[in-house]
Amino acid sequence: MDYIHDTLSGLRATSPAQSEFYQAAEEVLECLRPLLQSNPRYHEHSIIERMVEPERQIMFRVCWVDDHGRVQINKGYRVQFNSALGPYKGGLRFHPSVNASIIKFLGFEQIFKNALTGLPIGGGKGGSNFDPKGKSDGEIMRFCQAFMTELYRHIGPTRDVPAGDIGVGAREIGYLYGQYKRITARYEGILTGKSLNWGGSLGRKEATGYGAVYFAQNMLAARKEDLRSKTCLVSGAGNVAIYTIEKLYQLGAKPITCSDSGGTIHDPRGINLETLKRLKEVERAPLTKYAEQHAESTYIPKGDYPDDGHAVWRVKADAAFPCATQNELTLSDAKALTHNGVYCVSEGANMPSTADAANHFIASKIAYGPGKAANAGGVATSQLEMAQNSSMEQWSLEKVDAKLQAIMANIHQSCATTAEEFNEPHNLVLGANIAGFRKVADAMIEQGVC
Ligand code: NDP
Ligand code: 2IT
Repeated sequence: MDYIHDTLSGLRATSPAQSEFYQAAEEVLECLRPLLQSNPRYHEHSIIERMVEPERQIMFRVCWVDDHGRVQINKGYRVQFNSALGPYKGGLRFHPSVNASIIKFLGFEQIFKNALTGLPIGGGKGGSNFDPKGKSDGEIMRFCQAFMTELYRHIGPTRDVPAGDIGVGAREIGYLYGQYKRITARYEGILTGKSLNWGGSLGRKEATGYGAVYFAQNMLAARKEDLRSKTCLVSGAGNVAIYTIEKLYQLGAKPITCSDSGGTIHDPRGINLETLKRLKEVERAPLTKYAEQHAESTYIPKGDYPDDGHAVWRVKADAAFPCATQNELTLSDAKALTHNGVYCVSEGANMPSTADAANHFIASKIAYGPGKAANAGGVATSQLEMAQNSSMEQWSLEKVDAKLQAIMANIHQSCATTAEEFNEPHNLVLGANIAGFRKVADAMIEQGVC
């Protein structure tokens, strides 16, 4: 039996029924084999057993009153995974699918992602199985207030700083912040993704999507290519997808798809960004409305493909940007993509490719940027928001964007050079996992047994 195998078996035994978490842990640990062989001190210090066990997991009841006066109950979570490099940092997800496995996989990924940014932030994640869909503004506010009424005691500007994720955007961050302030009487940077006129950073809203495109630019530049005139597939229609599409247009590419939980839009002339923003950021409407307003587009409802396939990945293109959710791109999708000529995949979402889909991209030697590297621009800009809050400054958009571009270039560089160091040039999954792990593991050893 070996160290990695034993650790993964131990994980399954002590944390049962957490498939997404095992998937994330297995990917990282399997990539570490060559590093652990050449550096026995990680084993000597039991680093990987420590790394897969969160420092702290908080689960709580969230009770709130709906518009009919009925008491509703949801589960709340905050997993404070690793603080070796800084205060816990990571988003909150509100979605009915949220459970302990999903929050742990997201928190685990966040450790290495945050390390790759080179900034002083540890890894954490939280959320609730609350479904914001169809809720009134008053219900959203009362839920957020109830959620923060428990969460406030666990967070702080140098302790744990949550942000948004699926189902949590500027509106929810506002209600969460207001309740923290009401309870504690403190006006401080305990959340990022805040509105611009009360402590938010210019460029944070755009950062994850822009960053995923900058990462693709870096991968392509290493192959003497660029995004100009490239046809691109984007999944999702939320924060990350919208600003991925915006940056693709700015760089001369043509994004022709987007999707939501109901289905996919294929617009061969290019997605109309103005319509998409209005539908999703203002009206909170389904994508069926897009098709009604753009006769040249096609709407393909979900579930049209066998073996879990997704319509968005069946369109011919040059590059793909999965920006919706975990495991939204299966092996059959991955094969369809490479068969149809896609040679660049940059993940805006967290773990959007299943393990076998990711392995297919690696084996195909296409430019493949895994989420923990490619979508790190969001959390990196969150840390820039923290820096602005603590110095009571507000930086210009140009300054924030220049820093974001430099951070994404550095992340690419560190993944690529680490991949080369371990004799797998172009395997950015291996590069990202080893580069992120090494930073956190070395800090843990230096800080002693804790
Ligand atoms: P949003 O809530 O703004 O948008 C999510 C989008 O994905 C929506 O279009 C939603 O459709 C779709 N979606 C969500 N769940 C499912 C599902 N189970 N099946 C099909 N479609 C689904 O979230 P974000 O854009 O912020 O997040 C998207 C991804 O990016 C997530 O993986 C998140 O973890 C990751 N990410 C986000 C960052 C950020 O800064 N926001 C930073 C780094 C990564 P519908 O509205 O119909 O549910
Ligand atoms: O997955 C992620 O990196 C996020 N949802 C953003 C986290 C953050 O703290 O900005």
